[in-house]
Amino acid sequence: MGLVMLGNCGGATGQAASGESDTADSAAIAPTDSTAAEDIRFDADSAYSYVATQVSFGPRVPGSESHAKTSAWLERELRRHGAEVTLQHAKLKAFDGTELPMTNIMGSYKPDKSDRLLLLAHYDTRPWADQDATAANRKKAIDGANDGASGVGVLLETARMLGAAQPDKGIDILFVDCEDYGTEGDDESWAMGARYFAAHPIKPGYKPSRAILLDMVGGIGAEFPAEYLSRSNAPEIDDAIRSAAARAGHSAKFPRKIGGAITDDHVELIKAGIPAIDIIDYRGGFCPTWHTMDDNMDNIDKETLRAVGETLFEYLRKN
Ligand code: AHN
Ligand code: ZN
Repeated sequence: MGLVMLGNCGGATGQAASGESDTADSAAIAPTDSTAAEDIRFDADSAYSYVATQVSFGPRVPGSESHAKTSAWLERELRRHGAEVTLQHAKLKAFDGTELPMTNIMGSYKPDKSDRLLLLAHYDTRPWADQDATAANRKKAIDGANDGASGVGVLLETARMLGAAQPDKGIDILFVDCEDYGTEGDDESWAMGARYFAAHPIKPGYKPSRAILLDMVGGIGAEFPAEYLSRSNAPEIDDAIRSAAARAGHSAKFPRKIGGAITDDHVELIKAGIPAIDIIDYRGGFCPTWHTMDDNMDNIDKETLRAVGETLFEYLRKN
């Protein structure tokens, strides 16, 4: 199933790994509107500004006004980019007894197609900078520029491209809630929105055939080795992503090696029988700003957003 989008990843360095170079643009066809096909490409400036806008709302802690403003904005943005939007609301009980009002937000492209590819990122942010070096900061809420906003930023930019190109395939973009209200040592306390999503079809009969999660995809010096559980449950998606990264000139950030096993939203999908991978920055541990007050715009690298966005774009073109 070829993708409608054209353009070999604007800004790509063109250094495809040997054996993975790719000259084909034959599958590309003109977009449905008057936009020139070559203009449809991942725009890292646009992705960056989508990250900055989220941060400008304030920490997106479930139940907060900033969170509510963000969900309303995400819904509007998906609609603006031509998606059919479905919302899922629930009240979830966190590990500490707090009731979290959950809103999962899904934008669908070509909703009538039965085969669905799900792209997702969490948009809530952690209420506590509990990994901060300074004890006085550990009860403060983080900006979550990387942990949360980066994945959403890349996917909003992807939504913009999908809206312009209208590829002939079923793609859903999910902004999932209540990922980061967890506590160490309790796996069930994380990824609560994704667990709810996996257990309660957001529309009748909804079950994607595969899923790709983006988490912490904007950090300085990021690396995206294969996440262990992704690799063992969905090696074909992981392989296709690494091939796409090589074609787009980003194999250095997507090395063919296996990183740690990470509790994250994708695990809930895997448990529900959906092959899923997690594209997550892992360097023998999470990035240095993880769950600290330094997870802010100063530590977002547009080139990291570009590498992930162009890789995803190249994957969508061929898969
Ligand atoms: C745990 O810390 C158990 N999992 C990390 C998942 C996560 C948190 N992703 C972003 N923030
Ligand atoms: Zn987190």
